[in-house]
Amino acid sequence: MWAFIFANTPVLQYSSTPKEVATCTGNPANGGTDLVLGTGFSMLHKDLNTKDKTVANLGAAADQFKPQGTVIDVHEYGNGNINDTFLVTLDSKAEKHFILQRINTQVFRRPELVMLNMRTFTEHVRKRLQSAPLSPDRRWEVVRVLLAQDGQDHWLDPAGSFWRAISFVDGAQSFDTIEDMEHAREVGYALGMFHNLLSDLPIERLADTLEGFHLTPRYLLHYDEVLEKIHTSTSPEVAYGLTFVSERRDWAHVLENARALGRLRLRPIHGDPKVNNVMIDTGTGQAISIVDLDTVKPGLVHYDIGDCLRSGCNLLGEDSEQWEMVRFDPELCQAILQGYLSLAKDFLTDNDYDYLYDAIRLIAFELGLRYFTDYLEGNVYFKANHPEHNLARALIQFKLTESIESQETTIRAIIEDMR
Ligand code: GN1
Ligand code: MG
Repeated sequence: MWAFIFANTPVLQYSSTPKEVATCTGNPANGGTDLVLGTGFSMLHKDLNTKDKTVANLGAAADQFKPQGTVIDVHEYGNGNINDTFLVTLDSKAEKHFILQRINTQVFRRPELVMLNMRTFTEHVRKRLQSAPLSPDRRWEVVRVLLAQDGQDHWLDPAGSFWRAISFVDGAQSFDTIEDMEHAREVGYALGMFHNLLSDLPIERLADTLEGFHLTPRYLLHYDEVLEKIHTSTSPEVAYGLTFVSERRDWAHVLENARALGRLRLRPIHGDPKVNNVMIDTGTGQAISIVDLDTVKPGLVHYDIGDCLRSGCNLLGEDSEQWEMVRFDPELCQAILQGYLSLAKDFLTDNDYDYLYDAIRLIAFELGLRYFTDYLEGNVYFKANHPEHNLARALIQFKLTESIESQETTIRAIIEDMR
């Protein structure tokens, strides 16, 4: 039996300070692990999102996947918006940490397909890297899925939660926002590497694990349904959001129309290549991995490019309190695209370039729309720390979209220069 699938990852944000959630103390009497809840643990998300954050089976889950040694600590980790992520520490020298995750099965309805895609992805990439190794001055890592005691790539706890574990990328960190121009190029490079490594994987090999993901017209349909159902008091912020969306709804079909016309075609995509999913080697400053592979599936590379740029070119970040100050930085855009195109130039077509500006604008708008809808619907999809959290996040993405729109000529010129 194989110990690991040479596979993937999830929602790791190594830059954030882990909040203490639970400390595990091994209990040899029952062969398991006792959990002592730490002070940082809160049921906030449950209240807001109807997401059950009870960690009753956390210790048992960690024990399921530990490659060796004893589990000595489990902390909530990173700031993913969908799954619950934990860093597990072992009293073992060989592999001191791994990442444990409880998949949100309200979002990922068929988590076994998510795991299957990860396996397809990692097997393909491993073969590619074997047959065409990278230059010796670059390293590229693909995280491994750790198997549960029964040899499966996941474990269902007695309450029915879906757990899985991923190897920890040592000697690397990620950042929520771009640090400097070199970092920007490396973030672009990571996405270019990802697309490049998958450019010869037929999309039929990947399942559609999240139907409608990044289909802006579908998000608009859902938004309309929510608006019909709810009665919201129209605060100035909500009024701004409503107008913002209605002024852009016709254009929001731009990428899907291009796809329907055959101008753009589906390829394997990452789905969530935001800045903090790119792992940076702490020694060299180079990108060495892109994590969070849950949304690897067929899509338009434009979703990824737009997502990477809306994340990378917003220096105030996705959770800024100064939403009115949010701005899209064209110099960072240039650096990210340079890094990306250093590996992706060969497979982008003229049509692909033609839609890059729209992709950048659209994915910022789309994320704003998704947050805004979720706020109106009562925070049912994205985790939220307070009832207005998703509204605040939406306003940030809308401001970013406005900033992109006001710099259209500059951004288009940057893209033209790189063709
Ligand atoms: C969600 O959970 P996380 O942070 O990896 C979301 C992405 C958004 C992102 C915004 C499956 O990703 O689409 O861009 O939040 N993932 C899903 O931070 O909806
Ligand atoms: Mg993600």
